[in-house]
Amino acid sequence: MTTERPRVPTNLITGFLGVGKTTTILNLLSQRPADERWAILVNEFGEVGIDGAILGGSGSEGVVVSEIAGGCFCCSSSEPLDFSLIELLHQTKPQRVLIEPTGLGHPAAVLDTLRGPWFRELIDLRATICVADPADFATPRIAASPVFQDQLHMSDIVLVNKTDRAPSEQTAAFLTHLRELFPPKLQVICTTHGHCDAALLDADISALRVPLFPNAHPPQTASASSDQPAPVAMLLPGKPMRKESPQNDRAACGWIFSPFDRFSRLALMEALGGSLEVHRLKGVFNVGAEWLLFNRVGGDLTCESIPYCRDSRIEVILDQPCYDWTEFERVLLACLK
Ligand SMILES: Nc1nc2c(ncn2[C@@H]2O[C@H](COP(=O)(O)OP(=O)(O)O)[C@@H](O)[C@H]2O)c(=O)[nH]1
Ligand SMILES: [Mg+2]
Repeated sequence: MTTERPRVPTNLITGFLGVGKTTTILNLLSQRPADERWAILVNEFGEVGIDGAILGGSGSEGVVVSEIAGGCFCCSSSEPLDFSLIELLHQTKPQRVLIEPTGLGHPAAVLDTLRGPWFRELIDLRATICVADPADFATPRIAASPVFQDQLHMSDIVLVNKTDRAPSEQTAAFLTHLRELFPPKLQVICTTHGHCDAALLDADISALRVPLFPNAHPPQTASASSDQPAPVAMLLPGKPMRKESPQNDRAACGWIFSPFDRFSRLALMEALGGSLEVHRLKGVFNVGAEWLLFNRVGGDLTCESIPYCRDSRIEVILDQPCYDWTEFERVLLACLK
């Protein structure tokens, strides 16, 4: 007699850069039933993973975080997603899986993979939730981008997040747009800081959602992801590893520092909030007494304490195609104590 394993409920949490996907997942994790083990698969745009540190920092036994850095898994071949998810399912035997693709990830390829034959017996694909910021919809360049449009279009539920920041007319205009989408959304919820009821994960999904722009996200050409990174323990203090991950229209770069490097909090506040026009910046830093998470979306920089302690690391994405990162690296090094 064979004992069949139940298919694992799985949700995709999509959304553009910096909209609050990781914040939403943290909020969902706080509602996890105590007797369940949840696995999170997070895909980072750049070479240096930060979300794994944020999500896994609490070290909770019932939460397993697996991170794929180095480009979107939607535009490399879908093999890394297949491989990582199968490994995660086998090794951790979770009761639920949440997947956070990169903010620049096109959801069609990911959903195709998850709906494909490999996963039919393994996962039970449930509601796709798109976290969205009304301010992005109000930015014509972002609103017109195929990735942004298909993230909304292919989701079952939209969490309109950051409503504390958006003027009410901006939120209202976005809600009007969302109401006009076809097939209609199961739910559109206005929220802040990703607050939502975890019951959303199990919402009944039936509408067939196909992409508007199936070929929107061409394969990456040059990616450093094939390079084997140096072991972090070998990094010398003051000599970080730099990993650039150029994309078609956005320069991106990440740094990993020696675990022994310690930074000045004040210097970091100044350096990371500086004049460089950043689209998205995330970093975790050892400041001696504690570890700090820095988050910047556009001009807004926040800093909070985080229960993570491995190595300091940062990832920066710009809205311009090329950038010479030497000066930014010098600024980072000047923050060392
Ligand atoms: N003001 C405000 N900030 C938020 C809200 N949700 C998330 N954030 C902040 O936005 C930044 C990016 O959030 P994160 O969850 O990392 O976004 P992700 O890149 O989509 O995963 C972080 O500094 C969050 O604390 C919100 O509703 N309001
Ligand atoms: Mg994130």
